[in-house]
Amino acid sequence: MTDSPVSSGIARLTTRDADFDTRLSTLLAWEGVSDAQVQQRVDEILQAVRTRGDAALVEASNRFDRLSATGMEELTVTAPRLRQAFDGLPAEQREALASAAERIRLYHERQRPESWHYTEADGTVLGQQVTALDRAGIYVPGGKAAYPSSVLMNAIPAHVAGVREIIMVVPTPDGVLNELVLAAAHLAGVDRVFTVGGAQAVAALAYGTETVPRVDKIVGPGNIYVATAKRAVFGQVGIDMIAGPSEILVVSDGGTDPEWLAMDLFSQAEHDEDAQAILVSWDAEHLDAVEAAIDRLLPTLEREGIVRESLARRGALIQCAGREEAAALINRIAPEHLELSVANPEGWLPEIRHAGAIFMGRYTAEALGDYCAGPNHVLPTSGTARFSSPLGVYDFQKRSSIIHCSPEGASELGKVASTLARGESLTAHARSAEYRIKE
Ligand code: HSO
Ligand code: ZN
Repeated sequence: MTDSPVSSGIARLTTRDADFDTRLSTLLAWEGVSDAQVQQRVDEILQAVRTRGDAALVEASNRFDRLSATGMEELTVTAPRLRQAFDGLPAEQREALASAAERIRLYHERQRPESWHYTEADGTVLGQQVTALDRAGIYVPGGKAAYPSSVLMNAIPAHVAGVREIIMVVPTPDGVLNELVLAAAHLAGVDRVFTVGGAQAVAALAYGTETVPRVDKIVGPGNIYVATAKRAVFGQVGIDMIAGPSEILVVSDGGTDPEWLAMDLFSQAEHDEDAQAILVSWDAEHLDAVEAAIDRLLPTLEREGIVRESLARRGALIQCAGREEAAALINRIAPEHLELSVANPEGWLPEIRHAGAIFMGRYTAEALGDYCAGPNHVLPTSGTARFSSPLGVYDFQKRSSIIHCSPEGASELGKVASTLARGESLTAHARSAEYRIKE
């Protein structure tokens, strides 16, 4: 007799349930708010690094990462050391990393926006010039969430955008360096690495210290202290989005192997206990089969504990009435990752309005996109796909408007400007414009 597997405890819902809306809202709710205590500790660290620079940065790193550094030289990784990390990897890892980096680079090269201009009949030229940031700072988490793939995903778009200098910070708890992370930094075109993390690293990047140069924008995920620090320095520098836990929404028409679908859900659930994995289908028997596959496969996972917790806390198998309702659910959830495990995914695209990345068809596992398909894996979470986009080249660039008036253009525009300026009682504006009006 074989033991029947322990049931996963994943929620089973149908859109017909009287309380479906409330239950879905509860599942989706996620607030990454930091409490007053975190806020205060972060403020203290920011203030210390701002006023005392390297000394405070070294002190905080020693304290939080259990180091005994005496100066920033010990917390600096040079370019030759990055190359050495890359060269020292086993060939298989080196080649996989290089192949992923190349595909990510090719994809992002397509995103490079063009500067443009046009000329009006009187010779006035109007346009837009795109320029890269001078310096970008990339935060890479340490410990269990140190992902070399995220180094590629953050640094390559910056490099393709033409950022002049890319600075990376990564904490090294107990002094342990992650060779894959350093190798990825080498491949992605990172110029300098400092082995500092937490709010102190964010402070160093935002304000600059004797050793760490001040950057123009800080990107990359981090824990609650990092997120709180990024929010606090925003304005002083630019920041990317504040990422929530990873999410996947899979829509299946019943034609995909239930074990494939179970593993796709696990692949996000294993990120952390708060990650969210949801499957939607109108085929009840298929949902039963996926649930059975989940129960069967769970005990085979290395990260079984995390996956079980994530599925129990925030996972769901949802039965809906049909395709139309499934599309409505997608747009309501606005998932970070959407897998369309259906026969004709192209046919769905026109209806999908909110999703960070869309994985089309039964063969496109989200995991392929996480590592090497080419598009970025830094995506809007927690429903923010309603108003934001994947990290890309455009996040490391800005635009300047170009205006070049011909004498005739200045004369014509001068009349309009003068009238509007007098309406605002701004007479210096009016007179400045009027000087250029031809009699
Ligand atoms: N799925 C994560 C990215 C990642 N997956 C890194 C594996 N490594 C972003 O949502
Ligand atoms: Zn992932």
